[in-house]
Amino acid sequence: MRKDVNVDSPYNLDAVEEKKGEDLEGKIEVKGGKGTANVGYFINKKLHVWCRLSNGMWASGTVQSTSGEESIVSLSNGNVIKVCTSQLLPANPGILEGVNDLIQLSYLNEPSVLHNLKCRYSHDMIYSKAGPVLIAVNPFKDVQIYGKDFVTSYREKATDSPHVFAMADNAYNEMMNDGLNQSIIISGESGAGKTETAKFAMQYLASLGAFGNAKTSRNDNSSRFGKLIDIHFTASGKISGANIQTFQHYIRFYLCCHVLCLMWMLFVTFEQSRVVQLAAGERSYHIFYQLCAGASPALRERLNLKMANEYNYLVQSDCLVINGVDDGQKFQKLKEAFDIVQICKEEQEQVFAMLAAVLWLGNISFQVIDKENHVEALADEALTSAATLIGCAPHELMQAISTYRIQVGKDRIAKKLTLQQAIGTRDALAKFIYASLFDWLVEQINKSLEAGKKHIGRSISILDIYGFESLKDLEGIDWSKVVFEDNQECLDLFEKIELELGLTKKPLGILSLLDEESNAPNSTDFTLANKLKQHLNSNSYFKGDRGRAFGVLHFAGEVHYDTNGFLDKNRDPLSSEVVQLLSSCDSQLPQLFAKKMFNQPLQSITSLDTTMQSVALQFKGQLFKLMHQLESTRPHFICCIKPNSKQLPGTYEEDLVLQQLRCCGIFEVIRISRSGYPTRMTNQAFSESYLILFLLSEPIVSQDSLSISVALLKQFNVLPQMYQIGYTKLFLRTGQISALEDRRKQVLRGVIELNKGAKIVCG
Ligand code: AD9
Ligand code: MG
Repeated sequence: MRKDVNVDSPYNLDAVEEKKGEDLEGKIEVKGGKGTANVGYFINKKLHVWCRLSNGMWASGTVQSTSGEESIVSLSNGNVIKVCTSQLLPANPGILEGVNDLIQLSYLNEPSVLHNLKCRYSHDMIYSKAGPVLIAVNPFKDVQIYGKDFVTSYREKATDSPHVFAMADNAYNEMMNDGLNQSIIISGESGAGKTETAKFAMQYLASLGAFGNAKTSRNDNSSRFGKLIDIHFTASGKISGANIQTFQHYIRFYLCCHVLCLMWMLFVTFEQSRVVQLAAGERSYHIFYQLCAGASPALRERLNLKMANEYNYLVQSDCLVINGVDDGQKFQKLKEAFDIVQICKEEQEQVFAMLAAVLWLGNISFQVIDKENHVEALADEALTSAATLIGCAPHELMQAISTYRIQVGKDRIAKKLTLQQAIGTRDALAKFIYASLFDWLVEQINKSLEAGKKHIGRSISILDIYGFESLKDLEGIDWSKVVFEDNQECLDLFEKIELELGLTKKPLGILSLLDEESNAPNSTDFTLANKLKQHLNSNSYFKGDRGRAFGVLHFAGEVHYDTNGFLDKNRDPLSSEVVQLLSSCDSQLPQLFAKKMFNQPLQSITSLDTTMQSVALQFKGQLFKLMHQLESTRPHFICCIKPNSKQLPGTYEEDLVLQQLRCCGIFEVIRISRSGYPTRMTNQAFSESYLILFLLSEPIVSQDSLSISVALLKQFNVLPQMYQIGYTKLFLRTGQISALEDRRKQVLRGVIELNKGAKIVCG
């Protein structure tokens, strides 16, 4: 009797037939075994095996003989070797060489998977499937599989070979058919090809929608930040816009012709440091040069604006103009773009004032005022102009960039800054103004666009996760594990918020401890390391036994962090003095920027009431937001693999690939896909859908859906290992429904033919 059956778990059901044990590794047993391949069988049939050599590599061969625990294997290269039988794994038959989807392999051991990918890779077939996951092996060369002809083939479903286009197409179709938001989550280590893959996905989606020739992405070789790109679609499936968010800074905008021109071209890539620091031959944001070149005499007067070569921030790289580009003319275009996105003249003036303020800040210099090398800003034209443009008194600005306050007990005490610290504070203010201005602009543009046309909320998000190598920065929490397994304990290590009796207790994780230590007087990298050890040693993912360093067991292996410079980086960029100053300014924009900084929602869960949001805290907010955002979408996964560390084409290092496959959880994914019953439907729904299959055969007498379902499955020879049936629900393996669907279509065609025949008879 089936009494306590949990219908939601296929494994708890009384199986219709004894569950066939699938031995995915296909271990070769010395004495033969039940259901698994044994050596005798492999010898008799001269079947291929994988044999691990002393150098750790796998070689294929056939078993000649076996005695005791040892086997003699004849390798494909002609050598004959003696190996421990336990080191042998069955190889797949030749017919399965290079299959599209790894779940088709009969034996799913590591050498078989590695071999299959290698075989495909050597034929430039860089994409493979592992059940629902797409694997992309970086070719490190141009492969001719992204042209218009390929787009068309995937669009028309003329091919089913794995491809990022196929995945994008699938996401698009699911969005259109089911009305659900989709996401494409791309993971892999640094240089594995995530950004390239994201670009191809966008290229494909762009080919379906509106913005035909607009550039959808920039070419950045190494992504400093993870990116989430949302592409929005109208009800008819045309692209209506896109958002881009980076985890470092929230950048959100819709792409349309003018906005593209405004954001993409003028602000180029968004890296704050570019405002204050330039490499040789590199320009800062074009907007600065355009303002200097194109502002009208009246505007110049109001902003006390000079030419670009008079500003320190712009002259440092010795690259003020671009050949063939007229900055003055571009400035007029920018103003037109502002008009189009309904940024009014007064607001435009404020934007320009902020930009001029940034430039003047860069010209502020400092003089040493005591023996300890403390400094004070010079009261010159730069200070006065910057202060006026921001909307404060020069002495207030001077104070804000020459001192900082630390917490001593309950008091906050002002301390003078050294030259280096003062320059850092001044630059941080400039970067903050620029970044806030950018965010504000994006917000205005989004508002104006959203007012014009409401998008229906359907979207495909493409998440380009940054590489594991960037784990060296603290911010680099890896995401892949979040996706594939439960790593709550590891995440807790970064941020654990304990709730007790409904009250939020102080968070206890690396990020919060870092924040706490950043605000403590006399803290050093050593005191930080000690604090981390003191609080986190009980977490099994934390390894804190190495002086100033500590280790975190990420899924990719243990990553070592040196706390050297952690505090400084975290304190960066802004002191609360500076934000206080902005909040008390006369001008509207600085006030707004400061207010936003104070009003970050995350502050409510920390004790930092008036302290600035640190880098760590910002990141934490972005992390939660991102997770929340992706939760509501149907995910599609792409796992990018770097086949060699030298970035060479045609080179496939097995160990490196294997390590990445393990990290991405590919083996688990294949196992789950093969062993699971991904299709689930109620017996009622199943019997209603397929009752028609009986039309052309014997009629069925039973009325209850369970019996109808069982009869249907038997009648149409669905193999017992392909399904599990419970009282109310039916669980089917991959592919079964499409086979039944084919049968249904056949039957329907038959019915139509019959009907035609009937009509002819009647007529
Ligand atoms: V990082 O974590 O942002 O440092 P990614 O994004 O994983 O990294 P990226 O996409 O930048 O790597 O790829 C690295 C290089 O591999 C590219 O510059 C290309 O030269 C090369 N690549 C990657 N994918 C392809 C491809 N499908 N076809 C050709 C490719 N070349
Ligand atoms: Mg990248």
